[in-house]
Amino acid sequence: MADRPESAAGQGSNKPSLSLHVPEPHYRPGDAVDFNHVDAGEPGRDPRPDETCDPADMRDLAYGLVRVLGDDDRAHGPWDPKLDADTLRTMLKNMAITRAFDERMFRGQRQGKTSFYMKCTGEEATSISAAMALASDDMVFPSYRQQGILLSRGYPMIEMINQIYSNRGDKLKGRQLPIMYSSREHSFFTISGNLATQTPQAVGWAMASAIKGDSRIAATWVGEGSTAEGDFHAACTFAAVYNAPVILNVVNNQWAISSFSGFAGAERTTFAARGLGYGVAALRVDGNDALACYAAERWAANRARANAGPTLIEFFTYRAEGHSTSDDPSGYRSAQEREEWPLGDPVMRLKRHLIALGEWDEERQEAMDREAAEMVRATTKEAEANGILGHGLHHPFRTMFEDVFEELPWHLREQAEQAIKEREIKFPEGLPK
Ligand SMILES: Cc1ncc(C[n+]2csc(CCOP(=O)(O)OP(=O)(O)O)c2C)c(N)n1
Ligand SMILES: [Mg+2]
Repeated sequence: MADRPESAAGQGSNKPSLSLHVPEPHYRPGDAVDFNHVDAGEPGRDPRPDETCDPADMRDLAYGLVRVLGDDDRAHGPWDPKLDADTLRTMLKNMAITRAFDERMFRGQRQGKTSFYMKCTGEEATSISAAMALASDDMVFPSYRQQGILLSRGYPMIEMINQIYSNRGDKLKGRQLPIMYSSREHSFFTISGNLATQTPQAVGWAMASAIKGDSRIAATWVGEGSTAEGDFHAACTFAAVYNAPVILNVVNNQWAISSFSGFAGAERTTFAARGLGYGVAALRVDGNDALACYAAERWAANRARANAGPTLIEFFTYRAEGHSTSDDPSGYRSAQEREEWPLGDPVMRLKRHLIALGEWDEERQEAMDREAAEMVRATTKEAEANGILGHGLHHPFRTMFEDVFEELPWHLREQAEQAIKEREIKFPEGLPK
C-alpha cells in the first residue's frame, strides 16, 4: 500500500481507503487454461415458457443456459425446435459456405487484395441459425460479424466480394469499410462501424413497423463489449417502454478486440440479465448449439409477432480467431482457450447431430466443404475481374459525396470543392497510377 497516494482524509485517518476493482482476464498468453468456472449445465435442463410470459416469471432463464444438443449429439428437452433434416442440412451448408468465405477473404487480405476482413469463426450459429428462425423479410440490424445472415438470405456472394475489394462492381462505391455491407432487398440494414448504433435503430424500425400496422419485426445483433455503449441502454429502454416488436441479440464471444468481457460487466452478472432491469424478457443461450440458437430466436420472434414484447438474447460463445485481420490475439490471450472452450464448435456439433440422426455422413460433409471452397474460389475470381482494392480508385473521386442526401447540402458542397482543389495541388500532373 506504500505507493498509494495519501487519502484526502490525511494520514492517521482510521477510515478505510477507497479502492477500485480493475478486471483481469482468467488467462494470459502461455497460461494453462481450464474452463471449470463456466457452468454449462445439462442440455435440455431449462424450461421453455410460453412466448407471452411475463419477463418476471422467467428470470432464471437469464442466468441459465438454454441448450439442446447433448454430448451424445442428440436433441434434448423442451427447446428442441424439431427441425426436419432438410432444414438442418441447409443450416449446415450455410455455415460451411460462411466458413469457406471467411477463409478465402482472410487470405485475400493477406495477399493485399483488400485492406481489412473480419471472420465469425465459432460464432456461425448465432447468426445463421438465429436468422433462419426469422421470416426472410424481417428487418435485421447486424454488427460486422453477421455475414452468415446475408449468405443465408441468398445475397449474391459476388456483391459481398466486390464490396470487400471496393472495386468497380461495389454497389457502395468504395465508401464503406470492407465488410460493411448493405442490402435493402435482403432486409439487411447497412452495417455501421460505430458500435451499438444499430440497436436503437432496430428498436425504432420495429416501433415504426408497429405504428404502420405492419407484421414485420426487427432483430439486431451486438457484441457483448458494445453493450457498454449508451446506445444499447437507450435501445433497451425504448424497447421496453413501447413493447417494441424487436429482438436484441447480444453475441457474447467473451472478447472485444483485446478487452475481455469483464470490462463490459461480465464478472458481475450475465449479459442476458441486463434485460431484466428494463423489464425485457431475457434468454441466455448456448451460442455454439445451432438448435438452441434457432429455438431461442424463434421463441423471441413469436413473442414479438404476438405483441407480447421485446426479447434480449445472450448467445454465449467464443471468438475462436482474432478480432480482425488487424489483430493478433496471441499477444493478449492464451492460445489454449480455443481448444479448451467447453461448448465446442457449432459446425461440428451440428454435423455430428445430423450423422447421429442417420441423415448425414463424413463423405457428404467433405464433398460439401469442397464444393463450398470451390464456389467461393470461383466467385472470388469473378469479382477480381472488377478489380481489387490495392489497384487505385475504382469510382470517380466526386462520388464520395453523393447518394446520401437528395440534394448536396452547402457544407458538403464546400467540402467537395475543397477536396478536389487539394487533389489538384497535390497531383498537378494528374493522379498517380
Ligand atoms: C463507438 C466505438 N467505439 C470503439 C470502436 C472500436 N472497436 C471496434 S470493434 C471493437 C470491439 C467490439 O467488441 P464486441 O462488441 O464484443 O464485438 P466483437 O468484435 O467481439 O464481435 C471496438 C472497441 C468503434 N468501432 N466504435
Ligand atoms: Mg465480443
